[in-house]
Amino acid sequence: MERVYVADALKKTGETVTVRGFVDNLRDSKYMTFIVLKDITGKVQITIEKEKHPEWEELLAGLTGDSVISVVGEVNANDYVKMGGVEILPSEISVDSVAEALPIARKAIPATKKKKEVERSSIDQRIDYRWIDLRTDENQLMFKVQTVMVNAMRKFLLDRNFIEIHTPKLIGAASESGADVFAVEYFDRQAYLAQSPQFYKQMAMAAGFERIFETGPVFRAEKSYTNRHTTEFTGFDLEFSYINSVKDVMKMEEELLTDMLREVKEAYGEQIKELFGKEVIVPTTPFPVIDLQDLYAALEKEYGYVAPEEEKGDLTTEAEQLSFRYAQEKFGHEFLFVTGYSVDKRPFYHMRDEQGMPQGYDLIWRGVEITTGAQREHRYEILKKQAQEKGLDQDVQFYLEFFRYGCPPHGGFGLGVDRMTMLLLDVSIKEAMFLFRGPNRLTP
Ligand code: AMO
Repeated sequence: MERVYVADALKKTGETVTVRGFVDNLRDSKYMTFIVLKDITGKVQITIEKEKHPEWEELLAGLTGDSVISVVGEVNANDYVKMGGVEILPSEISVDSVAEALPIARKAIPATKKKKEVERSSIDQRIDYRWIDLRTDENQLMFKVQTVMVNAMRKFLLDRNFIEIHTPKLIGAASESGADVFAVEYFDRQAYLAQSPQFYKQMAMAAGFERIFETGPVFRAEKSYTNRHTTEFTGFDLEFSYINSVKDVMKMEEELLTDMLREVKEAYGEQIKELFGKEVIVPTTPFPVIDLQDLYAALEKEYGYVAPEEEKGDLTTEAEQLSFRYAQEKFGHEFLFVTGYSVDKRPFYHMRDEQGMPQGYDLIWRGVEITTGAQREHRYEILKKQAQEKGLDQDVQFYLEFFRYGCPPHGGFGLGVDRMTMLLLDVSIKEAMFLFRGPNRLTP
């Protein structure tokens, strides 16, 4: 008989179904055995009257939590069953895979009369056995949410004539800054892992694609041990032509994020509240915008925060965190666009105005940067000069060529998908990634 998902089986009272999944819980009493079977759609109780099935004695005695089983049985309505008032009364049970005793505790287990309390394993221990950790309801929800997130953004952009591209991750020159790049052996020379698709997004503009996006891996050789940095993450990048200013880029981003959060709330708002205790807030547009120096002045006035003078060209980590409080109190908003970063803190490819101010921004959500965006410099001579000033012109020669044979004005931004997931659900980046990569972590 064809296997059905648990969520569908629960609706088939009176019918005989086949369900397959993990043993989520196992409870044995004198006359009864209760198995909770979990698949990716839900959980169902399998109720076994031992007297009726002496032939399963051995099978049940050897069954362990997290084993994988297949069950054929009748779906029965029973008000005493906590899980949806439905159980399955099995006529066949088979064990597909027996689980050994688990090497991690995914949750703290309270003390009983016979056993001491078991502490929850640390996130690092859990990552060692991530596939087991990922079986929890919370973790599976996290990746369902991320799927909706990326899918909503993809749909939004496809509806607006964006083309999806896939750019190389093995590249000949560092795109963001030479310092944070992983070098790899490439036959008899050196290559680098892409720090962003930046150069190729812009090549697509020079190719006349007008509007593109890409979602893919991004590598950063940063020795950071924070709750929001990783050496490999998933970027969601886009670029589009014929903009009039960076404001067009910011508008595109706020509309994209608002649409995405609306979809996430619709699909999983309730479950997120239940399992993560977080409200999904669909923002209003336009998002508030503040100049970096005005933000520093406001943080000093409101909260007495004074940043070191030499760091005021960029947003300090403390200011980034405090900006959430400020955005909420001043604008009643979770997002804050910050503009007016100093030239020496921004990449050479950002366009500058007559005063030399980079035409870019960072977007801060819940006190963490999720995006950098900008209008790009598309005029070859100026771009070349800006690259020279940063001592990069030799390395980026191939990139500068993109602007010699006609290129529309354009801009774009890059979003960190893992950071968004982490902020949405209020967990650390290690918890939010399928498999975290950091300075000390290359396995599993
Ligand atoms: P930026 O370097 O700001 O911009 O990166 C874009 C976004 O990627 C995420 N991010 C990270 N996430 C986790 N760990 C990290 N180490 C990490 N570093 C960055 C953040 C960040 O905002 N080319 C530009 C984008 C553009 O201008 O289009 C760029 O890469 O969410």
